[in-house]
Amino acid sequence: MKDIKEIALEIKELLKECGSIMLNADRSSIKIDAKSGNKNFVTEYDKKVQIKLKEGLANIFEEASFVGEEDEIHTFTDKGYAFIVDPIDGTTNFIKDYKMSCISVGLVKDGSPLAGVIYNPYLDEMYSAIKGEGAYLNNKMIHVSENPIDDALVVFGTAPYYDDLCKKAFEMAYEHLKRCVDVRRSGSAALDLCAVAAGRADIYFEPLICPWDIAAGVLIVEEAGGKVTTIEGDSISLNRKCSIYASNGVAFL
Ligand code: LIP
Repeated sequence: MKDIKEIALEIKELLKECGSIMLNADRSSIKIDAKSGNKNFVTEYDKKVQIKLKEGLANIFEEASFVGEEDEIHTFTDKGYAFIVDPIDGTTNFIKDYKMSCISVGLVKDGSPLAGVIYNPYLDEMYSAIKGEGAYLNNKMIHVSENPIDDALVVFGTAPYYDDLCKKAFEMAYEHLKRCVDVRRSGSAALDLCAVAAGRADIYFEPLICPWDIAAGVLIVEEAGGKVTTIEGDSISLNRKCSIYASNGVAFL
């Protein structure tokens, strides 16, 4: 097998190319399709980036299978290597040119995170982690904060297409707001996880999230010294939707 450091380096180069696709999008006529559920969108650029990622990742590490958000069918496996990919995390932000979107590539082995790379092209920020080797932002090591809940910035997510969970997410946000410094809702789970890993935020939660949103970010937070579980405190699974609660390991309600 190719050295994991070499694989991560080549993924970074590929994500930079994909970031250019996002930054150079022809915004005069972005084709947008609706997916299942309320306000759940996919653009031609999500699809373009995913196609480029699938081809590029196969050239980088052909032994790994590929699971992409925009696939018609998602086939997860707990055996062997797999790339779990969100071609544009923060699609609604991308549509609005809100400049808070990223590309997320997680590499798992037998269902457990082995490497993660997340690229924010708007800030030219490349987050990465390899299991057991720390977490990095633009090749500089990062670490979670040591802030307690009273000094915490809390970021959270929800999806307009999970009506029942939106209320729960905002109720949880309000409960945190009564204890922490402030709350934020970015629209990108992967960037929320990167914020916790870099110490820019201290807690991130979301009542229901997909594996491709978090496959890279979970490892980046853990390698930065943070803690990631479901909201209920169980282990995160990367082969089905689940809730998520990521923190610096110090701040909690
Ligand atoms: C997004 C997530 C975000 C969630 C949004 C959406 P997408 O992923 O990253 O945390 O709150 O509703 O699901 O769909 O932009 O790739």
